[in-house]
Amino acid sequence: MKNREIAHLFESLANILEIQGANQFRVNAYRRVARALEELTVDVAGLVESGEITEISGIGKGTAAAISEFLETGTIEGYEEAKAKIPKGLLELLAISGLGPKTVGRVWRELNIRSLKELKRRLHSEKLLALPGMGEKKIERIQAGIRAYESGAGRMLLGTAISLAEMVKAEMQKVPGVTEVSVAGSMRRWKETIGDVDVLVTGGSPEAAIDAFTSMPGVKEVLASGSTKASVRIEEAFQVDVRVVSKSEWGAALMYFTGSKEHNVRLRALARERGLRLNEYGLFKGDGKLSSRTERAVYRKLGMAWVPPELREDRGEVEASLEGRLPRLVEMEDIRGDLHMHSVWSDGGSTIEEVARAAKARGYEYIVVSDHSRSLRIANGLSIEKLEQQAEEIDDVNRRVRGIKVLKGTEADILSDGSVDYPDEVLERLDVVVASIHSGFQQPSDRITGRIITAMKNPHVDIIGHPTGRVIGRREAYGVDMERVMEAAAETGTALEINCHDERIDLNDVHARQAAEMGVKLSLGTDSHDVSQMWEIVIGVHTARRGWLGPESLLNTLTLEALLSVFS
Ligand code: DGT
Ligand code: CA
Ligand code: CA
Ligand code: ZN
Repeated sequence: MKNREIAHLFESLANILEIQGANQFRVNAYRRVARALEELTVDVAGLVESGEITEISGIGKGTAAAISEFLETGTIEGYEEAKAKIPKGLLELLAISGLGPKTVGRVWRELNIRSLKELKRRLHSEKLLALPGMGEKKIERIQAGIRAYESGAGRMLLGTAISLAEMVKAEMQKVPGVTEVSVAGSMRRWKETIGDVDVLVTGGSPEAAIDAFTSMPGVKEVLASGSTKASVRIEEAFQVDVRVVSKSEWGAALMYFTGSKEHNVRLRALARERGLRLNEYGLFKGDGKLSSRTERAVYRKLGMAWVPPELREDRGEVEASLEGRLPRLVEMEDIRGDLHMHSVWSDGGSTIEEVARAAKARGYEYIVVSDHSRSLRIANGLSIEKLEQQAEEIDDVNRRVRGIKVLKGTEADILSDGSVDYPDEVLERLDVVVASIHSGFQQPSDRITGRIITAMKNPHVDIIGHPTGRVIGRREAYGVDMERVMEAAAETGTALEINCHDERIDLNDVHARQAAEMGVKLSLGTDSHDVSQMWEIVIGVHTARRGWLGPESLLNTLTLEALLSVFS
C-alpha cells in the first residue's frame, strides 16, 4: 500500500507551501488530504481505480488526479516543482522539535538561513531573537531540539525500517532462483532505531539478484553496486544494503551480518580459544570447515545454544548460551491483549467497536480502552460525565461483540502535585488505570520522580504509561530517576509500561530488563490512536525480548481472570 507514502508527500507539500508563506487555506487543505490518507484503512490504489476516492472528505478532483499521477509515476510534478523552489536544507529543519514550517519560513525569508548549519551558527544572533514569535525560551527549545535531532540523526524509526525491510524482502523473493531472503543487522535484532537495513539473499545468480535490487521501485540512488553486494538509497534518507551469499555459507553469513559487532567479536575470540577460526564464510579448523550452513550448526560447534538475535548485544548472552541458561523469551503468541489504546472518545480515530473488532481479529482476549483524562484538553480529555457515557458504550460493545472483553480504563494525567486526574470514586469504577506524565517535562529530577512515585502510591493506579517520556529524535526523557521509580513500582506493585509506539519504545530494552530483575511487572501498550497502529505490539514484544523478558514478566500474557485479579 502506498497510502502512507502519498500522505507523507502531501504533508511535505503543505510544509513547503507554508515555508513559502502561502495562503493558509491551501496549506490546511493539503494537510487534511495527508490526514485522510493516513487514516485510510484500505488501499488508496483501489479507491482511485473505482473512482470512490473523491468521496473521501477533503479529496477533490485535483487531488485525486495527483494521487493517480503518483501511483503511475512515483511522484507528483506539482510537488517536485514546489520543492525545487526552496533550499534543500530547509526540509531537514522541519525534523527538529520546536521548529515548524512557519518558523522555518520566517528564518529563511527574513534572515536567509537555508540549512541546519546556518541556523546553528546564528542561533544566538540578535536578529534571530528579534523575529516575531521568537524569544529566549523558544530559542532554548530549538537548541534542545537540535541536540536531540543530532543524536538520532540518520537513524530510522522501527516502523519505517520494518516497512522498508518488508518491501525489499518481497522484491527479492520475486527474483527467479532466489530461495532464501532474510533481514540481518540491527533490524533482525530489533534495535530501537536502525542505521541501515541489511538484507541477505541466497539462490539464483548474484547478478540477477543485484540487478533486481538496484532497480526496485523507490530506489532514488545506487550508492554502490558490486558482483555480490549493493547499497541503495530509498526516498530521502533510507539506506538498504544487500548481500548475495552461497547457500552452503548461509548460516555463517547470517550470523556475521546480524551482528552485533560486539557479539561477533566475542564469538571470534571464543573460536580462537578453541583453536578455531570464525568468519562470514564459516567456522574452520585449519583448512577444514566445521560448519557454515545454518546458524544453529555454527553455534553448536562453538559449544553454544542458538542465541535469539534480539539478545546478540554482548550483554551476557554469550555466557548464558555456553552455560545452557538462555531465558525462554516472550513470543507474540503469548500476548492476550493490548493494555493501552485510545478511541474517538478522546483523540483517537477509531470507535470502541472498531477497536474491539480489530482486537478480536488479532486473536486477543481483552483490550483496555484508556482515553485521555479531563486535564489534557489538547487531546480532548474526557470529563467525568463523558467517562461515564463511555462506560455505557463499552458495556454495549461488550454485549454486541462476543469473544473479546473491552476493559474500562483511562490514561490519566499525573498532575503537578502527583495526584491523578480523577477523584478516587471515579478511578475505583474503572478496570485499569494507566497514569502518565503529560506536563512539566522540564521539571528537575526530584520533582518529576516524586510526582510519579506519588501517583504509584495511589492504590487505583495500575500502570505507569511511557515512564521516561522520551520521543525518539524529538524529545529527551524527562529527568526522572528510573532507579527510584523501579523501586517504588516493586514496592507498590505498580506495573511499568513498555509503550510500543515506534517513536517512544518507553521503557526501552535496558530499563525493562532492569525493572523485571527488580521484580516489577511490565505491561505492553501500543498507545494506538487508530486500529491501523495496533500492529506495533510486535515492537513491544521484541523490545521485551531484547530485555530478556519471559512471558511471566508481562501482564499481557495473563488470562482475563488473572489480569483482573492483579488490577483489583
Ligand atoms: P545499524 O545499521 O547502525 O543500525 O547497525 P547494524 O548492526 O545493522 O550495523 P551495520 O549495518 O553496520 O552492519 C551489519 C552487521 O554486519 C553488523 O551488525 C555486524 C556486521 N559487521 C559490519 N561491520 C563489521 C565489522 O567491522 N566487524 C564485525 N565483526 N562485524 C561487522
Ligand atoms: Ca544495518
Ligand atoms: Ca549495513
Ligand atoms: Zn500518553
